Amino acid sequence: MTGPVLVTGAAGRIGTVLRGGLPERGWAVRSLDVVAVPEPRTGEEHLVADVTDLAAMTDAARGASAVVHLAGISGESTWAAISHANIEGTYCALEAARRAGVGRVVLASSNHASGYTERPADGLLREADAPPRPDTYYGVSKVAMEALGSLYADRYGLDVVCLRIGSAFAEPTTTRQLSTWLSPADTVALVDAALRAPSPGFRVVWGVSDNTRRWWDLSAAEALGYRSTDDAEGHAAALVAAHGEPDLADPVHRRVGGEYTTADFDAENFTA
Ligand code: 15L
Repeated sequence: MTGPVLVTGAAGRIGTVLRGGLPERGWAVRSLDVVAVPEPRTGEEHLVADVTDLAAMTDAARGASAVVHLAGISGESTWAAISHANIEGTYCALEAARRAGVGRVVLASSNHASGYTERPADGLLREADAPPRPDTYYGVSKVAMEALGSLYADRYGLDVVCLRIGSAFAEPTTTRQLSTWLSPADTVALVDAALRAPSPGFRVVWGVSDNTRRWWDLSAAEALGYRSTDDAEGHAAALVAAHGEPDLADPVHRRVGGEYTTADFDAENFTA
């Protein structure tokens, strides 16, 4: 590996986890965000730029060994905001990598790209059985992210790994997250695997911890080299005591996207 990994959205929740964890796995980090990253770490490079500024992004990508693209809006919002930050931003991240000669891009996709997909009657849900089925404008932006990644892999030969992240939080706080949690340590492990896998080409993989209650298949992520070391089940007793045992007939537990598939996320709640 030569050159730092350019991490966009570095001041955000996942960016902060990666800024701590990637250097421990031997990666130099070049952090980019629209705001200055708090508490800069020794040896880390810092850039303040907007991910939708293609010229600035291309400059930022020069000399990097890979781009990890996290920047954007991390939940539902208006179409104007989502399409600009998330779709234009992903285009700029990929195009900047291409222009700067960076061969690998890891994209922070989301389970919401296939949010309306239902829990299988038995067994685990493979990515191949979860085609684009967005649950929100946010989910549409993640479908577009995966489509742009596919284009740049096929047309320009970039290695592009799309991580369909579940719930990347410090700890699970809902009963749905007993299935969908991606722990901080596993977030680092998954991105590290996506950066190291030899010539992955284009991949789409679920990003969850090895949760006892998970129903998303991890074999595609494990084929990249990912090994989870966490399980949300240690939080189950407290969460079930507070919220009750999950009703698997409830859309929140029956569909990949959980609460994003409910009426709370209808468009009229997200008008400009
Ligand atoms: C996501 O993609 C969001 O970024 C995060 O805030 C959570 O809502 C997560 O999905 C989830 O599904 O729990």
